[in-house]
Amino acid sequence: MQVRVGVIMGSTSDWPVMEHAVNMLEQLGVACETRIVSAHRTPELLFEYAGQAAERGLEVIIAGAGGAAHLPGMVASRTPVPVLGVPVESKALNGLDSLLSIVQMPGGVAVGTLAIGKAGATNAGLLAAQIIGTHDSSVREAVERFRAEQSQKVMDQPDPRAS
Ligand code: RP5
Repeated sequence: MQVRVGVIMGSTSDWPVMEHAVNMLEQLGVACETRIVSAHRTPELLFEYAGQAAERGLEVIIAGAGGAAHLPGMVASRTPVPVLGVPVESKALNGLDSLLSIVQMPGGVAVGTLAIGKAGATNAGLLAAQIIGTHDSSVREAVERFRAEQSQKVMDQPDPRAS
């Protein structure tokens, strides 16, 4: 199956957060790959991965990093493929540093920044599928089914004291 989304992260320590992006993509039937690509520990690998992304057929890259989180911006600077950035919680500043590092891109190179942590990773997977859904009706329908199921769960259990 053609890999359509690259889920990359700066460290294995980011995986407990970034696995939520993969879970969402798998739920929606979107093939993805996972890689550790560090902006400061493996800068050459970053250039290689980003430089080959478009020709390899990747349609979206999800990049998660924590602290001085330059991975999403650096990857975005080297590829026309849309990059979604996930700020990972840091020990020192709870991810506020990661969020500001990723979201405050100077005008001219775009990174779509999601929320800190699990919610951001989950929504990065969802948003990647929605982007692909603009030109793939089967993925768009999977997103619509997911939303309908989500709504139905609330309708089925509207009383918080009953759960
Ligand atoms: C960043 O530094 C990674 O994205 C990670 O969030 C953070 C800490 O990395 P480790 O020291 O846990 O490998 O590059």
